[in-house]
Amino acid sequence: MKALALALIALPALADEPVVPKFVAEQAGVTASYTGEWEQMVGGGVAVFDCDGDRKLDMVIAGGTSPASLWKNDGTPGKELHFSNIKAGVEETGVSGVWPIDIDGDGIRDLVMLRVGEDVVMKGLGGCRFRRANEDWGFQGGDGWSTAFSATFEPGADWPTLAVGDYIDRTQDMEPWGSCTDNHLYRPEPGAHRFAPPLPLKPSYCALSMLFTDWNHSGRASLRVSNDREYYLGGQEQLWHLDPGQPPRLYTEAEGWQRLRIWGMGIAEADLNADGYPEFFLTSMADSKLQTLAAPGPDAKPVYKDVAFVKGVTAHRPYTGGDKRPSTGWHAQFEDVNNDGLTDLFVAKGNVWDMPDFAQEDPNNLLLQRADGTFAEAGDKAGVASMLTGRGAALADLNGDGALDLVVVNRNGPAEIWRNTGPVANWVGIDLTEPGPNRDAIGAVIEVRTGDHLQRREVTVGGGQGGGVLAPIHFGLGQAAEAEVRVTWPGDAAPGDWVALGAGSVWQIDKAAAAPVKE
Ligand SMILES: [Ca+2]
Ligand SMILES: [Ca+2]
Ligand SMILES: [Ca+2]
Ligand SMILES: [Ca+2]
Repeated sequence: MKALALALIALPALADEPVVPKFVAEQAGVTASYTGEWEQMVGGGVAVFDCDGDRKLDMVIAGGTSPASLWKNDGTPGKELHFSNIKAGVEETGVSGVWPIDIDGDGIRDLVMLRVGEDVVMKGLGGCRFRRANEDWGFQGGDGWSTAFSATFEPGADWPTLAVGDYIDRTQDMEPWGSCTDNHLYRPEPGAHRFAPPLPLKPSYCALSMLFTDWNHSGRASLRVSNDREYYLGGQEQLWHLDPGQPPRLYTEAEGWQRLRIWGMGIAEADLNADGYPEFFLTSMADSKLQTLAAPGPDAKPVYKDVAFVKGVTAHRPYTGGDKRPSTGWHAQFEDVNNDGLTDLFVAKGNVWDMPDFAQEDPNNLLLQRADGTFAEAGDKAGVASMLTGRGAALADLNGDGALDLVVVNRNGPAEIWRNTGPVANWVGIDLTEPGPNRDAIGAVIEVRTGDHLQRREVTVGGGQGGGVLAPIHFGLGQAAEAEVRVTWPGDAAPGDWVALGAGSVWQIDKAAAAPVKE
C-alpha cells in the first residue's frame, strides 16, 4: 500500500474524476468514405504515418469500393487540422485495411494494403509516393477477403514477418457457416530481402484482428488472433508460438490456453500496470473483454482473467442516444488523451449491417482511466460520440501540439476527424530508430518514469481494425516537467540506461547515437 500511496503523491494533478479534453470536429479537407455492401461489411480503417519526412502525420484511408486515398498533412503545427488529397499510387479499390511499416529498411515507410481480392504491398518512394512491390518482394497476395494484419521482426531476421488474416470464403454460399479461409504467415526468404511463399495458419477461424506481441515478457513475440464466432464452426480465439526456424504452432490447453469464443473484432494492448505483462482489450458484439494474466511472472502460462467489468470497460451498450440494444465494437486503441499519465481507451462503434438485435445508434467510446485503474465513459462529454457506423480509427497527434487527435473511418459515411483542444497536461513523444533492417524498432519496449509512476509501451504493428499508427509513441506526464526514459531494444536482454527528457517535445532516440535528439 505504501508504494501505491507514493505513486498517487507523484501525480498531484489527479483528481477523483479524469479531466475530459474537448474534441472539436474538423472536416480538415478530408472527403473519404469506406463504401460497399456485403464484402465491405467488415474492414475500413486508416494508416497514420509520415510519408514525406516533414514530421507531420499523413493518412491513407481504405475505401472499400471507393479507391483508397492519401491525405497529406499540410496544416500548421499547433493549429487547426488540414489535409490535401494527392495522387500517391495507392488508389486501389477493394481495400479493406492499410498499415504502415518499413518493409525494406530504407527508412521510408511502406504500406500493406489488405483487399477483398489480392493483397498488395506498396514500396514507399518518398514524397508520399508509392509503387506496387508484390513481384519485387515475392509477396503472393492471394485472392481472399483479407481483414487482419500484424508484423514483427523475428530474432536475427533482416526482413519482417507479416501475418495476414482472412475472413469468409466469398465464393461459397453463406449456408452453412464455417467457410473461413486460411490466414497466412509471410516469413523472410533467408538472405534474399524478399518474402518466402506464405505458410497457411491452420486452423483459421475468420480473423478480424491480429497482433504480434510479447505477452510473456520473453523477448520474443507471439501472434494473437481474434476471430468472429459468427462464421466459424468449432473455432475460438488463438495464440500462436513463433519460434525461430520452426513452423508456427498453436498454444494448447495443456500449455494453459483457455477456449474463448467471441465476435472478435479488434485487439488493443496496454501494459496497464507496467509489470511487463500486457493486458489485452478485445472488442466484440455486446460486452468487450479486458484480459489480464492470471499469474504474471517468468514462465507465465497464457491463462487470462477478464477484468472488463471491474475496470468499467465492457462498453456493451450505448451510453447515450437512447438505443438500448447491445453495441458492436471495432477499432480499439489505448492512448493517454488527457496526458495525466494514465492510459485511456477509445473504441469505434457501429452496427455490422442492419442487424436488428444490435444498436443502430451506437456511439463511440472514450474511456478515461481514473487513478484507481477503473475507467469513466467520456465520449459524449469529449464530443466524439458519433452515431455514424464506425470501423477503423486512429488516435495520433495530427498537429503536433501534444494532444492526441482522432480520426474515425465510417462505413458508408464520411471519415470524421476531431482536434483535441485540451485541456491536457505535459507530455513527451518518443521516436525510436535503430540501424539495420528494423528501422522503427518494432518490438522495442519504452519505459517512462515520473516520480514513482512508471509507464511501459511495447512498439507493435497490427491489431486494431483495418489500420494502424506508426508514429512517435506518446506519453502523458501529468504535471512533470521531465521524464526519465529507457528503451529495451529488440533482441536485447536488458534495458538501456535511464535518460532525462524534457516535456513538450518529440525526442528521437537512435540506438546508434550517443544521446536523444529533440525533433
Ligand atoms: Ca508528412
Ligand atoms: Ca521502405
Ligand atoms: Ca489519461
Ligand atoms: Ca493534436
